[in-house]
Amino acid sequence: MKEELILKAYEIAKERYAAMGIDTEQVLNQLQNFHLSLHCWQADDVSGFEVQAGELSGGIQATGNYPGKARNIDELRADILKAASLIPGRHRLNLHEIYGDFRGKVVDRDQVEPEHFRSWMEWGKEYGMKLDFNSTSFSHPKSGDLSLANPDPGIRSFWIEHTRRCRAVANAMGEAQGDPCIMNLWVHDGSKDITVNRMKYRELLKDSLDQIFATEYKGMKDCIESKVFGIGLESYTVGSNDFYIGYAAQRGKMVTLDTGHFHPTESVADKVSSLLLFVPELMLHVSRPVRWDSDHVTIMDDPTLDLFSEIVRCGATDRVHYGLDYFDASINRIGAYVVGSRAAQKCMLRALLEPLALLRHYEETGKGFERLALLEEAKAMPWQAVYDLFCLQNDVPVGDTFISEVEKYEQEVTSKRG
Ligand code: RNT
Ligand code: ZN
Repeated sequence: MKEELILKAYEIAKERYAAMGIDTEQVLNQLQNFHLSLHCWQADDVSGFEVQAGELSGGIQATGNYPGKARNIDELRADILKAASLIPGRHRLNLHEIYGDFRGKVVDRDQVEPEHFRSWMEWGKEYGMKLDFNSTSFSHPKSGDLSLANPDPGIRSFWIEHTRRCRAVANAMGEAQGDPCIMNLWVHDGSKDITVNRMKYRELLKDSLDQIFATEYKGMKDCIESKVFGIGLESYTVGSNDFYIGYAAQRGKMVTLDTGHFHPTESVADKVSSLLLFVPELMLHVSRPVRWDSDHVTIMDDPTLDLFSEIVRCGATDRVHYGLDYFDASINRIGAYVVGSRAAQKCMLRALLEPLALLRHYEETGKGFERLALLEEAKAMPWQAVYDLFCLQNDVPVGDTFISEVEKYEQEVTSKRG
């Protein structure tokens, strides 16, 4: 797209927003400080680099077999950098424990050390990507249906040890980058059929968490992620929403809101204000559930727009960490990163461009029609011109021109992978 045209469109947009009391220059600065945490697992369908890697388990599924997935750490790094080059702004990288640099050695989950992530820390420093982290309780012979809530003391202590070590890894990352590493804890624990021991497993999970969190770290922050159910674990989830909200509120932990982890008619956006009154911060896993927690690529849909609007309306942009969590194996994986990341940014941009002061004035003065009308009009404001300028300023392709960049990378790189 011609630069001249982008600038012209932006100037008009700027004036139109100014008339609504919004300073687009300020919004552009805010968007520049909005960092996504790109999930490494979109590049390879949640496979990871363990020498002893098995099948993906834990009730999650990456469906599709689009060719060209990253097969090793070098390919994954190249793919992430390619995707990042097509997403405006600076972003973080979210790693799972199974993506360690194990160098051909079998390193079981209870043996992981910061050393296994040293090359990632160096890589992150080199490319200006701060790291976030996740313990990995799935895809392992000891995963079963229960990990941290397993009544078998051997299995439970194995996963406690794993998760404790992961926190040490996250802390090392945070210290190396001079900014806390956000570590997410999600376990699939649950039951396919009716259980008569709901309390027992939750007591075990609570005790495991207490043991895991006993060590205090300065370089990392913990977040805990609930879920409704996993595939093959439909009847009961130990780490339900109520469980983790209770735990987080009592222990001052951060809650992770995965947009695919709630009942289909539940509004994740509506949870933001309630939670932020009781927990310090939130982590997001922005995803797109289609009928279930299918982890489709994020798009600029109403639930995602609502979620980001709520964060802005709560004045809480600094209390939220913005992770993505989808894994689509049926389309070009790098393209999937770019589409989902840009969609999340557009949702944030539109939230920042909302004429909130005027809307609140209408609400306070009982002007319901005016509030509704302005909300409708705001949808059709030229936010796209602002996003285009943001891309231009960040030297990344504007509009649909990133499609051919992804295709070119496919021709030259990913299509040549076996
Ligand atoms: C699973 C959770 C979890 C995983 C990643 C890979 O339902 O959303 O966050 O998707 O950890
Ligand atoms: Zn998630």
